[in-house]
Amino acid sequence: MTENEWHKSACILCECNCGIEIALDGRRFARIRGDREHPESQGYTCEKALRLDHYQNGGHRITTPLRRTEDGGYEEIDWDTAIAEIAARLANVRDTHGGDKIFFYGGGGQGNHLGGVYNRALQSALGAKYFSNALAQEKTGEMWVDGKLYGGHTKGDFEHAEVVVFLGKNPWQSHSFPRARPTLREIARDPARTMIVLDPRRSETAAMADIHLQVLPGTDAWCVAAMLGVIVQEDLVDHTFLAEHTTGAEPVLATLAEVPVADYAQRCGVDEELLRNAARRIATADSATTYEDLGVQQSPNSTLVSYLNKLLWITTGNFGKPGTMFLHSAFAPIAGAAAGGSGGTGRKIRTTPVTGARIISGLVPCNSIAEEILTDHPDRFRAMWIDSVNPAHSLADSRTFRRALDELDLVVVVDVAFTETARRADYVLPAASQFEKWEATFFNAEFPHNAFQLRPPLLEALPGTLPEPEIYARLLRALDATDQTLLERLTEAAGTGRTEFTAEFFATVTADPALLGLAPYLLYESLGTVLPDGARAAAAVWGLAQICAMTYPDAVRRAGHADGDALFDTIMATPSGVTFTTDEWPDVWNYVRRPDKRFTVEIPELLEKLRALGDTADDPLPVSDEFPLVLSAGERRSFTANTIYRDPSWRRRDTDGALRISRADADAIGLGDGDTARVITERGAAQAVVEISDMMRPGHVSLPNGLGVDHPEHGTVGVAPNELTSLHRRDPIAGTPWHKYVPARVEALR
Ligand SMILES: Nc1nc2c(c(=O)[nH]1)N[C@H]1C(S)=C(S)[C@@H](COP(=O)(O)OP(=O)(O)OC[C@H]3O[C@@H](n4cnc5c(=O)[nH]c(N)nc54)[C@H](O)[C@@H]3O)O[C@H]1N2
Ligand SMILES: Nc1nc2c(c(=O)[nH]1)N[C@H]1C(S)=C(S)[C@@H](COP(=O)(O)OP(=O)(O)OC[C@H]3O[C@@H](n4cnc5c(=O)[nH]c(N)nc54)[C@H](O)[C@@H]3O)O[C@H]1N2
Ligand code: SF4
Ligand SMILES: [Mo]
Repeated sequence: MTENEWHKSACILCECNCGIEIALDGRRFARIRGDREHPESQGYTCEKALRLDHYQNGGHRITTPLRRTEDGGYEEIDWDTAIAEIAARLANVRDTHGGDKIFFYGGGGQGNHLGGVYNRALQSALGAKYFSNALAQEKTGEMWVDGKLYGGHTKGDFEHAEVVVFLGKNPWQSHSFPRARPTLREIARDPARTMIVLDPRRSETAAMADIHLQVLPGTDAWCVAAMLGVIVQEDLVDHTFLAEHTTGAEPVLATLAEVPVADYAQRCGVDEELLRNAARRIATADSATTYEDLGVQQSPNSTLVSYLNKLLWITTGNFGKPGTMFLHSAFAPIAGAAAGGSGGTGRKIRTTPVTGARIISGLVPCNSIAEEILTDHPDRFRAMWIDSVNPAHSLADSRTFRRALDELDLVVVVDVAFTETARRADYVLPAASQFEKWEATFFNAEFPHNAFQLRPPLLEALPGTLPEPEIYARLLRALDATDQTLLERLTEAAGTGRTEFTAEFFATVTADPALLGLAPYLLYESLGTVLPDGARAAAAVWGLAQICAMTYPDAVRRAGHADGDALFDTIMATPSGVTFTTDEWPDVWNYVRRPDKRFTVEIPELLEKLRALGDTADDPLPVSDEFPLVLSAGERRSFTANTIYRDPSWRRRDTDGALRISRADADAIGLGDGDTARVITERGAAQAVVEISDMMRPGHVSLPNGLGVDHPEHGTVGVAPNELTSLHRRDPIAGTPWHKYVPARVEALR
């Protein structure tokens, strides 16, 4: 690889995964720019991508497997020893307690999902049943509602919408749809288009909005219910859409007809006329889209709000045409089960073994994990496999989670860094970085053109590290996961040709469907060995391309790929990313997972909760004298990126991750800008630098996400938000935490 050459890759910091090009100086990232050929981002990046050298060369990398010693320290061991010991200990847990007692968490972050495919093969070999990732502390409530309504994931065509609504979402900083900032600017500039934002904070997005519904924290359910009340009571409903495309609309409309709009506007602290105007604007627009995110998904009534959000665009017929909402294809599932969740489709609802918490889309609720360990129940989890995540930092109530990790018989962490979680593991395995291996993400959620990118490495793996697919293959070999002659037969076929391999592979898994769970590993060991440029890990992508072409044959062909093989070859040859499905808007109905292709809009459990909003006693949580403020623990800012950057010097501003507070609250407490304050919650306390901010409404304070991680040179900077959060404050249906609704007190430090 020569200098001054641009290498195609992707940003790994949020689910947009913007295409980028990197120029190297040795192993350093000398320059980074957006890749104009990337099908979604088209050359766009935000400021965060330009600092990726702090990820690649940020001084946090580990380069040898580590084993915990008796005294709680760590010693370096070689890979062969690590693999042999870990395989033996996993097998021991399986043979003593059952494979289902080995709990898997993670398998990919914002940029790295390819290793997770191989992680699934290890789960299968061990007979593991329980799995989760960060989606189970944000999106599972929405997934449950999606499953009930239509089965599938929806997103909006923001680029073309006349009206856009953001509920607890600040896309100026958090993005989540392609080219977010240019799109927001265009909407704000165009007098014919309207941006509506629900946020207690005057966020960057709220400041650009035409209508800012500055709700009281945690009261979105009343706000959105009132908006729906207006739509129904002023008869702004799209009756034709409901009649043609839904079942069960009557009880929904009847419930909404009863909503006391004025009362609910008061409950959420929003001017009634403004709220009515917002509702009318949505209902009368030619096209409208909505986006809900953490501000509502990590707050009281989150699953109910997801339902109400969806009713906003369903009752107004904003689906399936340009500028509205859509369902879409998927290159691979990102949750536990196939996308679409376990609701409504007749599939059996599973629960967790100890506490009986609801498992949604195959994911154990994050707030239940510690409870499934800290018990003497015979079915408790005994071991935990953790890859590409930092749960000792990212799950609610870190203190309790650390205690849970200490109770397990075996904890293995796969990471590029010695994280807060790695510090409690029995073994830590050093992964190659996302620029040192073949990588991909499955955050592919666009319509009518959906794209997938397989990124080649631009650097050799740092000596001592391994890509995850190789780590999983070595473990599966040590576990004797499959018969050698079978692998030899497949490898021989792969050497002969793709047609021979395809025939042999499908014959093998058809003859023994139990092998399907091991498919990624089988592919890695056979097809992988004949792929060019060391692209062994791309073998699983071949399998995914086959499934994709079988699932969406017409859309894949319209995108120009004759079959799964052709799709795979194009993916391998196109490092900027490939459009894998192309649809026309009417095709969107193909993605409704119902035989009659209608939405099932009645969800009795949630309609009951909607009616119960009238009970004052059901207030989310009245603030108390002890904790008079609501803390939003984990705000996305210009210089936050989960815990992917550990080197604090990556931040150009807000180095300490300030506590944002209104002038009124700061004055009352006696705090000035730059002072140090103490933030106290029922679970913990922390010190933070104060930023008096016009963004905050009185009574509401916020801390950023991703801070408070340790770095070998710079130590720990900022507050780790989950030292302040509790496990029990969570949604009753999905178990998702109320990170944005933490009762708190702030004191001046003198
Ligand atoms: N810069 C940056 N971008 C990121 C990330 C990052 O770490 N940094 N992380 C990525 C990830 S993993 C995710 S999930 C997304 C999340 O993206 P967002 O959900 O947009 O991020 P947040 O800032 O956590 O929350 C959004 C807004 O919710 C508001 N909010 C707080 N309480 C309430 C409430 O009670 N009601 C309402 N309506 N709003 C409320 C906050 O004021 C905030 O403006 O961002 C992604 N993008
Ligand atoms: N209080 C509070 N808590 C929150 C949130 C909040 O708003 N408030 N937000 C929640 C949300 S939405 C999310 S998504 C989670 C995010 O939290 P997590 O799901 O824990 O994920 P990350 O912080 O992104 O951690 C990514 C890890 O992957 C490692 N890594 C990077 N590259 C590689 C690689 O190539 N291979 C391997 N094996 N590892 C790698 C990094 O070093 C890091 O340890 O946090 C959640 N927690
Ligand atoms: S952080 Fe997100 S929006 Fe910014 S460049 Fe990276 S992927 Fe794109
Ligand atoms: Mo997230």
